[in-house]
This record gives sequence, C-alpha cells and structure tokens, in this order.
Amino acid sequence: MSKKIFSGVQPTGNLHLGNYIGAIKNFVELQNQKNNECVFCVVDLHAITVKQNPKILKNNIRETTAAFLASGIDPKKSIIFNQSLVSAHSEGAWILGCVARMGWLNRMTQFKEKAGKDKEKASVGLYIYPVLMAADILLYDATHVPVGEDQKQHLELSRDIAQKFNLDYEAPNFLKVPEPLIQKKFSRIMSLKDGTKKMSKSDPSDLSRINMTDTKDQIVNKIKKAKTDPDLLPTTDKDFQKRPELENLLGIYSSMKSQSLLESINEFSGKNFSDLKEKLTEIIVENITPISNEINKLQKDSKFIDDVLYEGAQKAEEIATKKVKEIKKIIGF
Ligand code: AQP
Repeated sequence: MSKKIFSGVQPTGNLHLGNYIGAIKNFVELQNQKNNECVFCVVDLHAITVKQNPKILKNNIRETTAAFLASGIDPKKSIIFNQSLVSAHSEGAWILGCVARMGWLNRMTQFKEKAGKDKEKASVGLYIYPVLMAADILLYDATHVPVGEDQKQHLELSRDIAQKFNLDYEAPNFLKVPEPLIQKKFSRIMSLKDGTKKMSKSDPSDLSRINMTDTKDQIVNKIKKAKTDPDLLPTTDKDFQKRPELENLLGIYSSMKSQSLLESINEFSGKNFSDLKEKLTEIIVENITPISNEINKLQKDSKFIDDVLYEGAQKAEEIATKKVKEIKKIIGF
C-alpha cells in the first residue's frame, strides 16, 4: 500500500545519532519503498519556540538540510523544504488552534519538560507547538508520520484535532487521521553520560551525544568516555532494567548493524565493555563518517542547499495552499 509520509526535524543544531536512528535513517528507508510519497521538512517555525540566534539559525537550517541529503534523502524522490517558506503552515496552525482544546495541550509532557519550573516565562509558541505540528501533517493529507517515541503524544493530538475538525464542520474524512510510524526497536537513543536521559541536542554536554558532524577522533573519544558499569556483558537481556547505559550502547550497536538486540547480546556475551566499545566505535565511524564528510562538503555550497529548499517549497506550497483554501471554504470564510 502506498503511504503519504510527512515528518520534520528542527534546525536547532547538534543533530545527533538519536535523530539519525530515531528519524532520518527511517525517512530514507520510507523514501526508497515503492509508491511512497514523502515530504521531509526542516521545521524552522518550531525552532523559534525557544530563543534562536538568527545567524546560527540560518546556518542550522542549511546544516539540517545537508544532513537530510547526506543521509540519502533525494530531492528527486522526496519533497525537502523549510517550513517558513510555506506560509500555509502558519495559517493552518491558527485555524487548527481554534479547534484544539486547552485541556488537550495542557496534557503535553514535552511542554512541561521544556518549559521546566518557570512555565510563565515559556513562549506561547512552545505551548502551541503541537498545533503547528498538526497543521504540518494534516495539510499534506499524510497517512503516516515517522517520529521517535518522544513525539508520539503530539501525533495523537494531531489525530484528535483532525477528528474534531471533521466532526465539528461535518466534513467526514476531510482531514486524514495520520498513523504514527514509530520503530519498535531502538526508538529512543539515550545520552552517553546517563542512560536514563534521552540523547538530546540541548544537552549542555557535547560528550552526551554523537553529532552527525563529529569527526572520527571525536567519535572515538566520546565512546571511550561513555558511561558504563563494572560488570561483564550479560548473556541474557534479563538485567537490562538496572543497566540502562549497557542497553543503550547495545541498542545503538544493533541498530547500526541492523541486527536484533539478542544477536548483539550473543555476540558480546560474557565479554568486557571495552570489547563492545571497540566494535561500537568501528561501526559508528563506518556509518557516520561518510555522512559527516558529505555534510561538510555540502555546507560549503550554500546556494545549492538554498536551491534544493526553494524548489521543494514550490512543490510543498502547491499542496499545502490548496488544502488551506479547502479548509477556509469549509469553515465559511
Ligand atoms: N534520542 C532520540 N532517540 C530517538 N529519536 C529521537 N529524536 C530526537 N531525539 C531522539 C527524533 O528525531 C526527530 C527530530 O527531532 P526534532 O528535531 O523535532 O527535535 P527533538 O525531538 O526536540 O530533538 P532533541 O534532540 O530532543 O532536541 P532538544 O534537545 O531541543 O529537545 C523526531 O522524530 C524525534 O522523535
């Protein structure tokens, strides 16, 4: 069955292995499956929900696009663009914001985590971020949305908004209710410094993550310093609960090697952490270094990247603007 895919990545810098394994690697696989229509967006409107330096933001938009291209997203097969080039996203978000309920947004855990204790000082944009995400998805009639586990709740909100719109305006099936595509395995890559915390762009410690632009030496150093425990590697997956760092490193290894966790457990059964770290470094370097080199090469040609985004935006605009026009007609404008 053909799928209409939409997904986005924020251009907030420090694109990391979690973004790659949890999202981008999956985008490439979906793009290469027969009959899928894919739209991949650099979601810069989402990025400004927290304060950004304009010069760094511009650079991050290009870097994220370069990471898409270097990982294998092909502008001939997929639409690649940055969100702010298509104003229908903002317009759609306003209308859908009038459909979404405060109670629904109040339940969003990512807002609570990101706003922290001082909610009063968080931007209104951060609070209504999931509504913009709903507009992103619903304007393209996306049937499937590949995201990491952390975005599942936002996707459920998009489904609720679509259903309420269709019901309120007596427009059955007008907004398509999207399905999440969350990888069952390795959907949440954890920090190299703390196996209970998500690997994240905003972690102040660069040693907590492998960046997509890291050099071989940086990768070697980060895996060497990754947190471990004193025990030998297990023969079964029984005591993983108490060993989150081990589970994470074995998960990253399994994902990079496209094998199951059990196969990795068998491979390292009874060995030392140093054996796992050596092999893990090798496989990350093998997978990430060519992408990192390509990102650096592409970034030297900002015109090429801007052209890719502009051409993608033309195609995206056609789809999204048409949908917004239909929405306006339905609601009586
Ligand atoms: N650690 C992760 N493991 C698996 N998937 C992840 N994703 C993010 N972190 C992990 C997935 O990457 C996609 C793009 O994410 P985003 O650009 O929207 O940013 P994010 O989820 O806010 O990423 P970070 O690193 O967590 O940023 P900060 O630190 O700013 O909050 C999404 O599909 C996401 O699920």
